[in-house]
Amino acid sequence: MSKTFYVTTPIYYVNDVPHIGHAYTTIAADVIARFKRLQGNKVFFLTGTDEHGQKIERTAESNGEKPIELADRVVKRFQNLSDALNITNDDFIRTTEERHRISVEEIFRRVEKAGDIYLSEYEGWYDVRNEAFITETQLEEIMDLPEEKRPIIEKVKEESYFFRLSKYQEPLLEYYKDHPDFVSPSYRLNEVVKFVEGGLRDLSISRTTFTWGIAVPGNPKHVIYVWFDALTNYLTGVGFPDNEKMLNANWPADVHLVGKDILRFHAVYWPAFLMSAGILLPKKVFAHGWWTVEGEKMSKSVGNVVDPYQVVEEFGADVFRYFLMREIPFGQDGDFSKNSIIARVNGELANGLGNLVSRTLGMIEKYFDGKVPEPGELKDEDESVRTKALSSVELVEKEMDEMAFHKALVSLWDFIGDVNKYVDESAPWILAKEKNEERLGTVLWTIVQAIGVVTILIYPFMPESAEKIWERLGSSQPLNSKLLSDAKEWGIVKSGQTVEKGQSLFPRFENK
Ligand code: ME8
Repeated sequence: MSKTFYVTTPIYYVNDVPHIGHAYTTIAADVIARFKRLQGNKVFFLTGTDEHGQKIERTAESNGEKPIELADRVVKRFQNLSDALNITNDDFIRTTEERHRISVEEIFRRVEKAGDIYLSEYEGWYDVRNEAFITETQLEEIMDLPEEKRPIIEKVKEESYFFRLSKYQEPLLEYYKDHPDFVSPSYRLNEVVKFVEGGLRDLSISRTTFTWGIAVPGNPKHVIYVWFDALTNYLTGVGFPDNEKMLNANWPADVHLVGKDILRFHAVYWPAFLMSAGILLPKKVFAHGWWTVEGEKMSKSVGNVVDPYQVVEEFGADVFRYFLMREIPFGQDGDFSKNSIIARVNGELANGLGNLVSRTLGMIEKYFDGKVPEPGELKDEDESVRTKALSSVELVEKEMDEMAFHKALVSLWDFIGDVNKYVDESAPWILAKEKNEERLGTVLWTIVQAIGVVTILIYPFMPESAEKIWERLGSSQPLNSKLLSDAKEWGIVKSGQTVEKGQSLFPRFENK
């Protein structure tokens, strides 16, 4: 069986409800998954929730509920969000599932068998919010921060199993050297290399002072460290350890999408665990940037955490998806604000795309009774639209391969701009007045082909709007049966199809 393109999101903690940061990673993964499918690939797309650990145990305790009750309640919010955002994940993994326990125990045993686990005592600091052990260097950095910015850390002293991370310092550095694409963007790889070069100490991978987690095989006094548990989800989701067929069809993952906050866990610890267990490493870890909201860091205490459900309610899932992918280069930080969304809706969606579609279909209704006309002889300016369409498809493909979503959208909107210009210059309304029916038919046919190409290309970003446009174009075949290769064929919208102008695709918003 040919290998799928396997893409993952982080699994989200259930101590808190989803916010736009979670929506962002999941939408980006969905855009990749949909685009890969459009290119004709089989795709496996995994997301889920991280339900164990001290933080969840404490949150549940303070709510007066059991950790599993908390998880069962909050997981629904994450699962429903997938529907609200039109996410096409193939599976949703919860770390409290039986299949995951089996998988984590197996990895633990393999790492142990490799001689990389030993029992000792951990004495040091622990950051419960980030579920992270704090090294000496990190402790110094924390102490340099102003008090209000310091994470809450606690002194821990307990018996613990350790993973021989130090043994993997050189193998990791070698791996980064041989696989410069392992971490993207490249400036993030530099940070990772620097961190590893700074020296790796063995990593505590079990705790004894709480119980909410997976027990260490053979020593149930110990709970496996939540990151060891969580990272393994990427294997559990594709059938590890028993479903070899599924595993071979999907592993290694093509890309783990993560926020920059958790890059170290994915680019240092995870590959070290896998090397130890004798399992192939994922091909890439992509660390994206961080969103602020109206210029401020999102935080519960500031009270500015944005609820993705509310954004969907106000603007619709497609506008939300488009904005997140268009606003900032994937990898960099950015700011989320209503005015920026509105500016993009009004300028790019309503004026650019919406206007092109509605005036074109309106003219076909008016001049050709709603039937896509036959083209006559093509002139240079018509051929030039076709050439631009083809080069846009190729450009978007290249930019999507680099996960430069914003660039892909800029290229697409450049093309939309070119087509709008072609409409203005060809002035079909004048051709209609002059009763030049053949030329009028050729121009409208050309524009409608361009709209067909745009529809296929925006499908991964704005699935609902693409479906709507496709329907209005009157094709008898569903949009999801189309591939990118079809977009390269000029003539995807057939003469004789009945189009419908319909209501405005992207209503304008007033600035707030
Ligand atoms: O870290 N901007 O879960 P988590 C952009 N369970 N993205 C953001 C964001 C923001 N302001 N805030 C959060 C965990 N994210 C672990 C992961 S994986 C094996 C275990 C996104 O619920 C971003 O993807 O804290 C970040 O990495 C993730 O949410 C953290 O989610």
